[in-house]
Amino acid sequence: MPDLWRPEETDLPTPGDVAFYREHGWYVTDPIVPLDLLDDMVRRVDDHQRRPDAERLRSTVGHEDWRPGDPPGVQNSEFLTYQQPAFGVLTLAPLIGAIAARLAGTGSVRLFDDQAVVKQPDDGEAIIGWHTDHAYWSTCTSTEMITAWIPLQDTTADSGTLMVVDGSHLWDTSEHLRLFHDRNLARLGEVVGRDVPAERVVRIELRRGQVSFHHMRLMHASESNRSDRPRRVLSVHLQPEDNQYREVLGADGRPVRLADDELCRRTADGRPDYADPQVFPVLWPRTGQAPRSGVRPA
Ligand SMILES: O=C(O)CCC(=O)C(=O)O
Repeated sequence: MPDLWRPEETDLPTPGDVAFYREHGWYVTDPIVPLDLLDDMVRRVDDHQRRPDAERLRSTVGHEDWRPGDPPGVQNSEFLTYQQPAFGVLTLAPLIGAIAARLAGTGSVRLFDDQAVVKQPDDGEAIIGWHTDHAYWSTCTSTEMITAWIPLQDTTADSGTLMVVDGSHLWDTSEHLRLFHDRNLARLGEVVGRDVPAERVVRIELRRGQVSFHHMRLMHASESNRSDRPRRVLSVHLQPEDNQYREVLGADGRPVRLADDELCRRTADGRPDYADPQVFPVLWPRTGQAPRSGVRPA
């Protein structure tokens, strides 16, 4: 098992792996996360989702932050490491960053946002609709953002694992697919305006410790959890070194604003600074010691 905090060249994707990612838009590692760390993350996610209101981040833009008593459905907790730096022992691990950097073809990778996504067993409402991450990140100049998807247990088709449209990151429709909250997964062909053969839809089944990576333009969704155990995932969204804020107008004619924009400092010309290390810590290359029980964004 590689050391998450001291990656070696041999732990990184080969040129063949990078070519696979370029063609398909996703990539799966061997087991790289120690099982005891995953167990620790399970406890932390459950505690985080049940923390008192007084400890919750407030943003006027709005972000998802599931709390007990919410209606059935996906339990989504955004800005995880920003609020609970102890998650950084996994979410900010240099090996995760180094793999992402290799796949995205960039020298350096930093956090953009991260979230815990939990689906309770037999909750038929816990479905994530077809979307691309790009559709939610229109203020980013980069077209090579990448997500590390880290399940805390085995994930199978039955437990509602990540489902992707293979190669769809190369389709020109992917930029506008914003149906994260649409539970009708059968609408895919209709919304993208083309036939999507069933064999293009891949359910990425992972063993504990494995991590999958997906391209910001890859269409993805996930079904409900029909297994008998919760499905918990940490989804870590990463930006390449050259990513910056750009102003984009929404359908209402006003500038699109993300919660990220509200949290971070400003550049000299007044734009949200997507390199603010307090909000967007660098995963790779990283200098310094491995944390013992957690890290603060440096
Ligand atoms: O956990 C899931 O099923 C999907 C999460 C997601 O949309 C993402 O990681 O980009």
